[in-house]
Amino acid sequence: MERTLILVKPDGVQRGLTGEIIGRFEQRGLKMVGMKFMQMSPALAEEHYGVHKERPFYNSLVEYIISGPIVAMVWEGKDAIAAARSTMGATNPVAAAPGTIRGDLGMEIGRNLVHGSDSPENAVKEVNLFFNADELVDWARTTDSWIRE
Ligand code: D4T
Repeated sequence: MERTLILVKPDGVQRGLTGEIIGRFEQRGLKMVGMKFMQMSPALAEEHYGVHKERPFYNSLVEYIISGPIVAMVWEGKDAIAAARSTMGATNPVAAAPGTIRGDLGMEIGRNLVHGSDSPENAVKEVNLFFNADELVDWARTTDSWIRE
């Protein structure tokens, strides 16, 4: 089982797309194990996006992610990271396939609505950055056998 950190970014919250975005992951068959509504501090944003520190878009990326509330979530499932990223679509919404969150709802890379961990190592790091262990729920979903063989 993998876990992945998903964020509904400030544009998703401001545009009233939180429910729509959560629904995409839920309908896909991923299982939610944690969720919180919060506003990221500059320190948290700098830690989360530290890997991009030298990139030209770093400052605007940090400004954007702290500009309003977000919804942070942990979703669980076999291959959860890849499944979540294919549900999100390509980083640039203009290039994202129709049917994906970004391809259906977005127009610009700097307003791409959603974040998802990109590797098992980063997923563990990011989940621990946003959640304490006691904020994650282990639960059995009665529909699991209808989603997985
Ligand atoms: P996140 O991390 O938000 O899930 O996005 P991705 O994993 O799909 O993409 P990324 O790490 O390459 O980029 C992180 C973040 O930076 C923004 N960005 C990226 C930007 O504003 N301009 C750019 O040119 C790039 C490459 C979008 C996502």
